Amino acid sequence: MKADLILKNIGKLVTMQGSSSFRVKEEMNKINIIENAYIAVKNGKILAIGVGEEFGNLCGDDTKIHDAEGLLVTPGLIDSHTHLIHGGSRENEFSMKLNGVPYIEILNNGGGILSTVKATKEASEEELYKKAKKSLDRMLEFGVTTVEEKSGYGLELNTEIKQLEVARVLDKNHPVDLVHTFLGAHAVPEEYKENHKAYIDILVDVMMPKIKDMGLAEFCDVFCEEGVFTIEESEYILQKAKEMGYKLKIHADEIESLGGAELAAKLGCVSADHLMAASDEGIKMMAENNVVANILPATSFNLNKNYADCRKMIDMGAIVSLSSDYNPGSCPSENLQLVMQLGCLHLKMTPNEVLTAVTINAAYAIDRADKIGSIEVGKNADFVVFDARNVEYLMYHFGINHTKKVYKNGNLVVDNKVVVYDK
Ligand code: IZC
Ligand code: ZN
Repeated sequence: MKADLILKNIGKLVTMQGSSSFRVKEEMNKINIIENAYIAVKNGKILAIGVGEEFGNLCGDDTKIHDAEGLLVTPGLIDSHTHLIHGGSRENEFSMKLNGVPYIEILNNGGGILSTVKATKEASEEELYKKAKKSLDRMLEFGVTTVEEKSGYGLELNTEIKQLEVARVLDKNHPVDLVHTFLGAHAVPEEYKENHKAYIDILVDVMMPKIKDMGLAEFCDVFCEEGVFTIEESEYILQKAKEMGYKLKIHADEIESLGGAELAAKLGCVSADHLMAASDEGIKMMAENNVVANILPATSFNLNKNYADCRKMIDMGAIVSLSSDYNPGSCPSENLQLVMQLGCLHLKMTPNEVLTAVTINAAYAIDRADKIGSIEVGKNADFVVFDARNVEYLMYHFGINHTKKVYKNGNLVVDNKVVVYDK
């Protein structure tokens, strides 16, 4: 069989090939590097991987040959936790934050998430689309080829559908693949402040079945936090979601240790995210039940808060992934490379562990480890050429964009740091 594309002269090819669909403990350091490598692509999938110029038998008249110029190539990066689609921005709350007003206090005074709910309701589909597309282009320019995106800025059926519809169309038109999550349990609308149960009934009886019927979301998520949804409420919502056939995620133990990690393990969530205040028992239960610990260090950085104890999580055998949490409140940045650098600098992870956390383990966090997250024959041809010679350099030289080229399903979509796909 002849290849459509060969990327040759790869100085170091990080394949992330390995024994299982996720990596724990010392496996997180084994990223499998091939020096002086090539990748061959056919129909958007990896056809072959090899060394040097031994690809002659894969070359036909139409095979394109690209030169990686001796640089570093990794699997496409995966951002498995974002709030991509929303209206407006919240710089008006920035000085409050700098003056030490807590995130939850801003929310409980009608700002925070609730102010983005208002802006999202007011925005047209076209406005939401344009804004999200700009962010998604930026993510792609940083080397991100798959993104999980959550609703949760409607808190009523029509606006939740509007957000997820925009996401569906964006997924169709944009090279980055989106994975969709329903987060109707993101906050309690003001009018239900004194009657959570009434909102939860609408969520479970009306919104969740409708979204499921429409095929708009694969995952269901809850913001389980002091002052938002309690453990009991979260359990009820997620249990119902599970019965409806959703896969589960949970925003757990971010600020207070409520037992979100334990709940994630009990319900079989695919991931529990944040976990800055998670208990040791909760982490142990997550590790035993293969629940991904999805850590979001750029949020800790931006809120000037503590970081999750990632070293301990890895030592306890948890499946650790890293994501941006891109959202207009606690993390207004699309830069997953900065997240990776924070992983080394603040979470005390090694560069190899960090790369594992944004590739194969992040793929597992969105239930896609069979298709993406490593460069292996048969998987999607998503990979990044970095303007770097080794993985350490990506983490050491912080705050810039190291991407040179990005390939999505075998197509060149970023060249010299800018998107070049057909719009
Ligand atoms: O808009 O503040 N943490 N939800 C939970 C968010 C952050 C998004 C936001
Ligand atoms: Zn979030």
